[in-house]
Order: sequence, then C-alpha cells, then structure tokens
Amino acid sequence: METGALETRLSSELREFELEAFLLQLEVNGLCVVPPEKTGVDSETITAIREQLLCEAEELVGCGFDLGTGPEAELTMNADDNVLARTTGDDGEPTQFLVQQLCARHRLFRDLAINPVALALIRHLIGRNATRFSSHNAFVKWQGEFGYGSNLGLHCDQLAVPRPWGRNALTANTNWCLTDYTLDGGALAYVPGSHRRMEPPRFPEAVELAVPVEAPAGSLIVFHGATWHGAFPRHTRGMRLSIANYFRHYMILPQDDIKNLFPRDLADDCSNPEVFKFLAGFADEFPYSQPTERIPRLTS
Ligand SMILES: O=C(O)CCC(=O)C(=O)O
Ligand SMILES: [Fe+2]
Repeated sequence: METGALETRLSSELREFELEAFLLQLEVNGLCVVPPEKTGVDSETITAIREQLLCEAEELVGCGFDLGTGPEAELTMNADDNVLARTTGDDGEPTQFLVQQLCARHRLFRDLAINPVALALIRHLIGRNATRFSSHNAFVKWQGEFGYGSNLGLHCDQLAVPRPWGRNALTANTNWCLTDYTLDGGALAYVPGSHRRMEPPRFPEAVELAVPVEAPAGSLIVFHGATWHGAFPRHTRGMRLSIANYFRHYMILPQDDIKNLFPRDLADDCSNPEVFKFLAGFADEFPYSQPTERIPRLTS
C-alpha cells in the first residue's frame, strides 16, 4: 500500500514524539492511555500538581483533604446542587466535586494544559488550527459506594452538538491521572470503539460494555468527544484525583468563556505563551464583541 497519503495526515509533532501507536488506539477504541515516560511530565511535577490541587480544594470547601483518607470533615451538599444525585434520583452525600478554572489558579495547571504530547493527539482528533480550550477542571473524588449510580454516568462529551456527527471530533478530552486509576479505586469507565457509533450511549448496552481504564498516576488518558465514558464508584479509602483539560473545535461553544474572561497577563506566565494564547482563542474572530463590518458612507 502507498504510505505517502497516510503519512501526510500525521503532524510533525506526532512523528517527532512517536505517537503513532496511540493514534491507532484512538482511531480504533476512541481512547488511549499515554504513560508518564511519554508525556514528559515527571513524577515530581505530578506530586506538585496534586499538592496544589489539594490546597485549592481546601480553600474552596473549607476543610483539608488527605490523599489516604479523604475529606477531614463530614461534608454535605444540597440535594438540588448535587448533580450526581439529581441526575440519578439518589440523594446520597457527595463523594465528588470539581475544582474549576484551573488555569487561572496556578502556573502548574497552565503548563499542563499545553503539554505538547497531549496537544499533538488532541489536534489530530479536532484539527491542528481548529483546536481551542473548552475548560480546565479537576475531579476530586473519594470513597463512596454510589458514585454516578447504576448507569456509571456514561455520556459522551460532544452530546450537546446536534447529530449527525462526522468522523472528526467536535470536542476531545484529556484526563490526567494524579493518583492511580483502578477499578476498585473509581477509574474512568469507557466503551471501546463507541466513538464510531456517532451517537450518545444506549442503555443498558453501554453499562454492559463498559471497561475500566486502569493506569498509574501520571498517565494521560486522551479520548474522542463521541466516546462513551463515565466512572466506576470508588470502593477503597482515600482519594482519586484527576484533571480534565477539555478541548473543542473553534466553531463549538466553550464551557468556560476563556477568550473574554481569562486574565491575559497569566497567559504570558507559562511554558509557551504563544500556544496558550492561540488555544485560549484570544485572537479569534468569533464571537464578535462589537460590529466588525464596514458600512457605506455618504459621498458628499
Ligand atoms: O472521571 C470522571 O468522573 C468522568 C470524567 C469525564 O466525564 C470527563 O472528563 O469528561
Ligand atoms: Fe465527560
């Protein structure tokens, strides 16, 4: 077979980082796991990110969090505010919350958001010049038998975009495992190959086909916006921490209004300000914030 045509679809970054095997998994399964040796993010950095995240969580909630035991106080959440409980009809106590807008919180999070290996894979799925940030959230989770309930919270991230979807990802996600991902520890759940169905999950089929994504701390999970995923409940003590750096095609609405609201000076304080600003969409034409077209003038 002629390989020339195939090669031209791979960016120079993908070839430079030797990510071909991961691409193949993305194409076939809609998800791949990149080991820490490949991402260039060393274990000291992962530890620093984890510690910073626990500080952010403490500041937000008002109690300490211990990796080995979980929250250091009893926590509750209004039933209406408890998204997990609300969507499943359960009214259990919270065992998870998000720390949002991470990139405005610390440089460590900004550097992670522009990790070159993650970007190379995401840009392959969405399009090199069309890829933008959508949101940067951490999932802070601890022991809880219920989790997302019996449907494992299975969904696909590009769910809100009307169908028919094409092969090209409209959104794509990275989940950085900051702690080990195991089935019992509440790993991500996903259905291999489900992105090729180009439709939201069907139940109960999705639950029957879901498998855990087990991976050591520091691993990077990358998945297509049409891939069916959720998470298993955490049966073991202690915490599961992850960061979801979520991307979109530039014609898809972002989750966070980064273009208009992200502090520009912070974008200069990261390992590659040019790339960060491009992905933030600061220079994007849309959405207009004022009239842009020329108007006719009177001749005299
Ligand atoms: O880990 C989880 O609980 C789910 C993550 C997820 O749905 C996402 O990052 O889009
Ligand atoms: Fe998701």
